[in-house]
Amino acid sequence: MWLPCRCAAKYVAASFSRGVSASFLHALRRNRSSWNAAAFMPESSGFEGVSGRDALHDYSVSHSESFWAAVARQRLSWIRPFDVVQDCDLSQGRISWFEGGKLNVSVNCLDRHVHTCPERVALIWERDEQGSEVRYTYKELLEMTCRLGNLLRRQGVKKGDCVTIYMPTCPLAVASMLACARIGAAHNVVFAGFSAEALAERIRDAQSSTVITVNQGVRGGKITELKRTVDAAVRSCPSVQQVFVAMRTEKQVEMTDRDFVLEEEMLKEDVVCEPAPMDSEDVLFLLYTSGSTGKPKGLVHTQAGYLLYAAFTHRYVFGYHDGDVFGCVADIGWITGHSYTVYGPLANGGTTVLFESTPVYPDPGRYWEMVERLRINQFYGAPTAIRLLIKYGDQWVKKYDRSSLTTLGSVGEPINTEAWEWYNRVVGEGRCPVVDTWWQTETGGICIAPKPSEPDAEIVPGMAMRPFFGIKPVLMDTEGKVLTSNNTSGALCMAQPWPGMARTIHNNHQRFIETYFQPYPGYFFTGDGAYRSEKGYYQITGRLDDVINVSGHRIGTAEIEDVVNQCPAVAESAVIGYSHSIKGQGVYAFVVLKKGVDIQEADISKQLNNMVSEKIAKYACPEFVQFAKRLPKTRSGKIMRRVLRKVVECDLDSLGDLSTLDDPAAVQEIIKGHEKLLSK
Ligand code: 6R9
Repeated sequence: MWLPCRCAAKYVAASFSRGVSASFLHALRRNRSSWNAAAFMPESSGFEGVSGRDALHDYSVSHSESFWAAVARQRLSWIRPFDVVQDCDLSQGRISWFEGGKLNVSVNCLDRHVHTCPERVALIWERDEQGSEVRYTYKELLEMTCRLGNLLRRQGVKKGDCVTIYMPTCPLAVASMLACARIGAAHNVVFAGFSAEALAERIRDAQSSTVITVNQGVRGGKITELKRTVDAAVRSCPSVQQVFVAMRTEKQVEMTDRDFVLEEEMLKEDVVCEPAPMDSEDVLFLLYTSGSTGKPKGLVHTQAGYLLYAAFTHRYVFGYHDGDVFGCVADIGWITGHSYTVYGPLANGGTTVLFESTPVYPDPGRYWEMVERLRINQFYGAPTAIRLLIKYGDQWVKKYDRSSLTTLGSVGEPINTEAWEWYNRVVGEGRCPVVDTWWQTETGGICIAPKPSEPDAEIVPGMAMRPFFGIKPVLMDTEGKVLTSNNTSGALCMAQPWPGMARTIHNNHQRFIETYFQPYPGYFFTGDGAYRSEKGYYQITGRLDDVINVSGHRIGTAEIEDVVNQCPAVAESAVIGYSHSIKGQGVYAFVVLKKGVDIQEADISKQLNNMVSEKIAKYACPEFVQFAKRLPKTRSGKIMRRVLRKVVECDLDSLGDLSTLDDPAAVQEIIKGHEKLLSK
């Protein structure tokens, strides 16, 4: 059985506090009673007059440069120190941190821990098959990464190239990400649930010449033919020259001249791979996410700032300490998997769980059986899974020993009070703080969360509450004025840059500026609305644009409409998100058929589902398709989605201003059609 490597834990802690040790000890002596800022965060001993969490937060925003400079020096290993802490101008959408500095992200995540504690476990691969977990030490993960790095180099992948990774959450996927970082290539991880077309679109936009995948995926006891999906995708991707295929199962799959078996090729390579010295602002990865209009955006994150922010938030929001086992169950295809399964925990020398399965496989006790077996300390999951598990009853949780748990995290969408209470009371036995963490692909890491806080500070159910260090949220009214009072709601913006934020949209800096910096000049606009309570705590109220969130998966309604409109029978459509008891939001499509179409509505619904599943992913399929003769439109021809949303929410008393509506009868038809659909 694996035991946490406490010996080295001390060693790492000692090396982290090098350089501040004298002042650190002094501060410890000076401030023995109450909350000790220096013990909490060694860097803070250098911050004049700071005691207490709130003072530390104030300092982090009022002296942002000295705060981040101290943290970056302390927590990252640099090949060359940086010259400039930041050079940002939000009004121009220009963001740059730690210029002049050189480092290698894989060295920060691997080599420095191998030097101190090679046998510490880096990854616990919780395979789909329950009870068959596999552990990888830091030494093993470094060797795997080096072999992969050498292989990519031998095959011509260069600094500045972008490798697409289409794999389930598994050690070779992590090693692939780190191998890219080692040789200076960017990675583009595509969620392995995406269809061939969605994958192809992302490969093309990233201009990848190399794809890494697996022969088959295994999830919830089901096999998915991932290699076959890649084959279908690369047919329309002329840039792809080579595909590496890892063997997750025994099954042989069709291979062409362009395909290589990953494990076989890795065996030919050396276990030492020279890391490329990277500039702080070189690209680390692209990650595609949905916006309200147009195609998915390839958000770009760079080296130093991203890694620092992922590591720092991981350490402080979850109270992660050496020797802990961190269990983030998000897929690596999402930003949560990047920041809190891979980069944050590994930069901190942590042990991180790679969860390949589902919350209900082989039964609804899966998470908690895993917590017991792996002795997980921090568990980080999504509200949609919590809501699903509530339905199966408390016995599935109580069957297992959860005494190892210290912190429970939630991410991806608002967590309703019932789910929060259950998570806290049943899963955490009332012992573990529940941290509702708000952030986005764009923010790189957690921006608002109840922790860190003073030890006895309150946590309000269903609220993200407190801005993280260096984060300065503001709420805007509809005129673009900053709302200064409490007990108020507005558009959530950030008034200051922070190291983890995205730098651009790949190939489209203009869209980056227009989406995030033009709506409120001088501020970063999140697209979310928020409420600030009497006490100054933040609660996220949801998206302000046409982006919906299905089981924590972000998708633009425009993307789904795009696919629906491709159906030859469809004249036009409007897709709306509606509140769904488990998924958070479900997809509801209004569809107008072309004149003279003589196909059964049920058949068209089926066809639309197949199309969405084929072109995007299963989760984006409409739960309801309502056929209508026409859609409510303004006189200028814009579909009034606001009205459709109210109809779907059965909130007919607040349809709002209908004065711009072209033909009021259209709304009545829609209401009738909706009632009919519900009564079916
Ligand atoms: C990390 C992640 C981002 C959007 C975001 C917001 C919603 C995420 C939330 C939350 C309420 C929370 N969101 N966390 N809403 N409370 N704790 O999910 O990134 O996939 O980019 O989605 O998700 O609407 O804007 P991403």
